[in-house]
Amino acid sequence: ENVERTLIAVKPDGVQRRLVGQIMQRFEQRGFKLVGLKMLQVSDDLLSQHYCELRTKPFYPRLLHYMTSGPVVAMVWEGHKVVQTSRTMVGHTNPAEAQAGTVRGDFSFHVSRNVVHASDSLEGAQREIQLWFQRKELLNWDCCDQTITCE
Ligand code: DAT
Ligand code: MG
Repeated sequence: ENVERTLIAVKPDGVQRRLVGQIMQRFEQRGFKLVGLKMLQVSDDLLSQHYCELRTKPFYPRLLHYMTSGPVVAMVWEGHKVVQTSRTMVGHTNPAEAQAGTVRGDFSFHVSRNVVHASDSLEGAQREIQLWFQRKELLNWDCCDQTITCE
């Protein structure tokens, strides 16, 4: 019950600063399950759909420029309450207000370069995963621990 999926994306600054491994490690060590992963140059079209709620904001043009300034690493993580838990792990939108121990609180200091994206609700996660990933790019797998057979 409550097994959810969420979209996490390491933004161009995170990729350029070689933070992908450290960010993925946090989700793995928390125990979440990676079910989708790809590196991509995001298109304006994808971004305008992804950030459709922000299109009237003054910072929107700069946000699009930042998000298309280099490749992004997109991932889908699965687990119990992963949407809310990953928001907590990622920290406040504005890194200046993000707590130490969060990704943004540990790796960034300004809202214009906040390293990572995380879906903010179950509905948002479902919408974003559909937008970023094809169905066949999401893989179901079982843990080897559960499939060991003793002869
Ligand atoms: P979040 O990424 O925490 O879900 P959001 O959805 O409100 O935050 O905004 C999306 C991104 O837009 C955010 O990660 C960074 C940018 N952004 C938000 N508010 C901003 C602001 N006041 N100035 C500059 N960029 C901002
Ligand atoms: Mg958001």
